[in-house]
Amino acid sequence: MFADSAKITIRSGKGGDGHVSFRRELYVAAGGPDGGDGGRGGDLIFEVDPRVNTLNDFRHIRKYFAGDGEPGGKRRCHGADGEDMVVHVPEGTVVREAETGKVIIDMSHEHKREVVLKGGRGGKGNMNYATPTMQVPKYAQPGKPGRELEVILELKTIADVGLIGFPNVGKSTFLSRVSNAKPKIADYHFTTLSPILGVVDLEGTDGFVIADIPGLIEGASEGVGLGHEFLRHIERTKLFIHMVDAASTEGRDPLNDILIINKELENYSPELIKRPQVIAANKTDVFYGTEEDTVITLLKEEFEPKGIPVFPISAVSGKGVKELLYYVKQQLDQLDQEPVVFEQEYDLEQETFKDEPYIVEYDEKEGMYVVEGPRIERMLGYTNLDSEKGFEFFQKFLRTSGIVDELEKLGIEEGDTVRMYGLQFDYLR
Ligand SMILES: Nc1nc2c(ncn2[C@@H]2O[C@H](COP(=O)(O)OP(=O)(O)O)[C@@H](O)[C@H]2O)c(=O)[nH]1
Ligand SMILES: [Mg+2]
Repeated sequence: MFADSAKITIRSGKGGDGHVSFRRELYVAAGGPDGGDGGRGGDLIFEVDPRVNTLNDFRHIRKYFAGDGEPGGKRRCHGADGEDMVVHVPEGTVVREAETGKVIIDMSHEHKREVVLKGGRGGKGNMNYATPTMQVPKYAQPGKPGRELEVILELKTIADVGLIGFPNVGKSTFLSRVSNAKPKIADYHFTTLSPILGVVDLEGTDGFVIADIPGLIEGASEGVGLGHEFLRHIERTKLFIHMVDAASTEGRDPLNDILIINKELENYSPELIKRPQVIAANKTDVFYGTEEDTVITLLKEEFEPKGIPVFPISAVSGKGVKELLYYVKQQLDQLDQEPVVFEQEYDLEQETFKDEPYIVEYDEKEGMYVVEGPRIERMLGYTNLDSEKGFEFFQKFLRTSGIVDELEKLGIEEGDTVRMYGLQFDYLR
């Protein structure tokens, strides 16, 4: 069975630690500090790859880790950067945080290559800490940790039209007639959970793409059968061709069938039922006498007042098919051309620092205030304090996290020194 959802673990690389070392020269008692910086941890990147059509591989390989940065070395030697990890996904893959189910990124349209987890910054070697007051720095900054996250990948196909309806109404027959797709007719065994796509080449137009959504039956939205697996693929389609066996070749009631499928759509997502529909009343070639008039009239009376037109067709003979396709194309052209893109709901930056402990204390030996802990370390790792924005973010963090309040409680005064790992600040109100 092919897969179009998978749970994987992704991780960006840890930054290499800064190095502590001192220049040794003949006849020089103690040379200056010359420990080099650690390398940057590799980024975890998602990239759309047109050669990848399913999420199959992610069922087998579940861990995607970028490389760690190498530590710095003696003689100002810079550690090598960690290798980036590029995760190749099909277009239309939605990446969610596994625990909350919130969307991190939708790899479609303009999102072709995205850094999802940034690698940790390399720590600064002690060569950076030679200041007039601290001539022989024994301190080097640790590399910043990478980030690990469990994510769920979901493929949501990109197509203009979703072809829906009960099994055996003629969807595959229709798709093979109107498009380049070669679906299996009358085959109940799904070999793929991705819908079959067909490009409709309609004379005088730029055509459109139809996705066959098989497996819809009563209860599909609650997981009966495999219909639920396919329902997610219609979320990006803009219009539905709702096909029905108008001739009741299997003894089903066409009107009732349409209502059942619509109920399933609504149960799955109330948004779906608001999308435009067109009814394709199929298999009209097997009608005889006035049967056709009766059934088609019944369907029209029921649905056309609701703005849902009914097209009598035969997927086998081709009768009525052109009219249906031109109508669909015209509707698509009038619809909002904005693609359906899933918005980001999970803010990696915000979620990173939540709930991580830190300490704020006065260190007698060092004669300064010290703020430390994984939360602080991570924050410093992700923030570029050399940039104005980064520095603003950092200051805001100190305030909103309550660190400033705690320092004041400890009696900090203007001009006192605060150390956070390798960084020292003068406290200014
Ligand atoms: N008489 C007639 N049979 C059809 C028509 N369209 C499909 N069928 C038959 O209905 C059965 C199911 O068709 P299929 O395309 O596999 O339906 P799907 O399950 O909706 O994809 C097959 O035996 C088809 O040959 C049609 O327009 N007229
Ligand atoms: Mg089929």
